[in-house]
Amino acid sequence: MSENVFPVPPQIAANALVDQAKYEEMYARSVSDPNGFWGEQAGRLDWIKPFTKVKHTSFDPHNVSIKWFEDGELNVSANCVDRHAAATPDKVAIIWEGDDPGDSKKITYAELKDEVSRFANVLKAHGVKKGDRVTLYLPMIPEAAYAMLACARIGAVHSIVFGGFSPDSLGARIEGCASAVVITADEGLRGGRKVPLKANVDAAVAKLPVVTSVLVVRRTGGAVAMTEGRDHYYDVEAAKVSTDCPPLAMNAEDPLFILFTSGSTGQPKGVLHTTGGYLVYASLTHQYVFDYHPGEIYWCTADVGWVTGHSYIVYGPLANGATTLMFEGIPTYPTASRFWDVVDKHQVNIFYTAPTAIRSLMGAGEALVQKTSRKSLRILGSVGEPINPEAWMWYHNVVGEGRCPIVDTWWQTETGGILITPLPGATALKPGSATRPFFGVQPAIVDAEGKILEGATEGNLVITDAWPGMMRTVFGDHERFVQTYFSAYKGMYFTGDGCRRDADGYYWITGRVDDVINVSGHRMGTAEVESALVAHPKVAEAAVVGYPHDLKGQGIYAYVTLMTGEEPTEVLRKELVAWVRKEIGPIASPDLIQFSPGLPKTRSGKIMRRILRKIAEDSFDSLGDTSTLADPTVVDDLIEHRQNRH
Ligand code: 6R9
Repeated sequence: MSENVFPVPPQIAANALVDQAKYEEMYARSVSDPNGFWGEQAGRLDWIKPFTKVKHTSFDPHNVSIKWFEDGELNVSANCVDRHAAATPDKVAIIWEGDDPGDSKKITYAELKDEVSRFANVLKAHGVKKGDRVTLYLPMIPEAAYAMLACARIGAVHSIVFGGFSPDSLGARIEGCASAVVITADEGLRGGRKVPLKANVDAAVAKLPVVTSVLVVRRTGGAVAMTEGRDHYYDVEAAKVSTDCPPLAMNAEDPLFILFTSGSTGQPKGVLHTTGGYLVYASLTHQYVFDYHPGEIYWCTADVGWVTGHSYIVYGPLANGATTLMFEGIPTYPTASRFWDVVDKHQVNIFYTAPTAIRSLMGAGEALVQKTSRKSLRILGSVGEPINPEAWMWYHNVVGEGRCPIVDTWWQTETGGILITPLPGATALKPGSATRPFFGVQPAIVDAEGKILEGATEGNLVITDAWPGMMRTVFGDHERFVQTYFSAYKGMYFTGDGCRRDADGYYWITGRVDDVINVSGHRMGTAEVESALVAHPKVAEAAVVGYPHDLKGQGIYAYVTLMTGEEPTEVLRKELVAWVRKEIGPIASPDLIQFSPGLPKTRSGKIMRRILRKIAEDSFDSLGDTSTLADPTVVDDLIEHRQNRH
């Protein structure tokens, strides 16, 4: 790991919101007086009914309960839209850049208010009421933001499913939160290729009587099947309603959205976020982490199907009255200069992306960056997985020409917003380190027994007290929430990440310590891939682990035991890859499949994944304790097969 230190550049320090002294002072207050600190920060929002209580939280595993601003009332869409539409109606809220470089448009705050209100009225006309869940399965088009904010406006709870998920995955998520209404598009468009979104919805909802309305936004105009009585084109419905829809007063703890995310079991969890604390946190972090100044153009390249898109394309920036860029395409279409072309075209000042994108563009060569100007860029950001120092240096030197601080932001779907991060004007950077905690965040490193370790150390990352943006529960399963996050280490939120802290108090995330892998910044449960594999008629057993992958960060390594009599052929290997893509979606495609006559198991029959991980990493000499193996020869076989692949 690199120990190079990059001080705050003078031109950034000169007009940053926070310098080092102010960070220390604000941080100290945020943890010593959370009620005072967050009570003041909540003033950044418009409250319909002011709160009288601020923090009311408990991490006690017998009574986990998280409430912030619990007697206050507000509306998220009023805060993200109406107040800016009133103050700065002509200011651009969203710059939309289509997949085709010739396709872009700008939506002002006044226009956003009309679009969101109209969308909300369409939802109402389809029976959506406060507390109802609505599933969104949309491409990166402005209607995705309109639909999110429309739900928030009328108190409905959105659940967005990434457009790369298969019909089965989509169906499970619709069912998991019982959405009667699904919003989709005819087709998506990515890298010049069409994505059959409506056809996927049809396949997903065929067996789901819970779904009574499917609203279809016309994106490509491609012909799609429309089921009479259930399916409606959005534009036809929109023409029937007005643009007048008053925002509903919501309690601060009313649900805002559910987002399904992968964990250590085969079933994704519905992470539930609520209204007041989430928006205060998304807004504050967006402003301070990116040192956002009014008038700046901000671009986060995530998809709204992931939490980064929720907090840092839509809610955080719009709560701050910012101009947020929404990109429909991919980094390599029509060429690998696309990101930088878009930066120049829209004069982007703040650019936030994932290490996997940086690594792939790095591979395409510097010339494709250097032919663009990028003079508008001021701050760069990274999220989703650890950024390796080589990619950090390239991002810093080639993309940012050495002048832009990189904020390496560590957080999770569960945390709602960024928890560990540099602040551009306050924090000297070390490539590969997410550096220091944000205001109100109290990280600690524990050993396997839960003992808090002090000073420079390494172990498991926990957070010892609540922050306003954190998840409140697993939708419909509070016990699972308690079990997953608060039972490993009593009284602490367990992140699932390993972490090192250096002598300067900087945090270095080392990756997941549970059965979650991070493939190109996408979170995946190994159990989900395993259950897809064993659903194949020729597969008897499967074990999936991550392994180091140059571009993706981690690749998916599957050990597969076939049914007796089945032959391990190349054809079958391809068939299994295609099968997983169909079952879960392309993001879950196994990179390597090793046919294994046996898997290493304990005498009680538990698969020893630790050993499988080591074999996948080619670390044959450090398998650790193998004395509990029921049949040690299985491991020798696996190693021999692994070595033969090279
Ligand atoms: C926001 C998001 C969460 C997991 C998290 C960790 C990894 C995210 C990171 C990072 C190192 C960073 N992760 N940001 N690891 N450095 N800056 O990505 O949410 O999809 O829920 O993933 O991603 O392992 O636990 P999510």
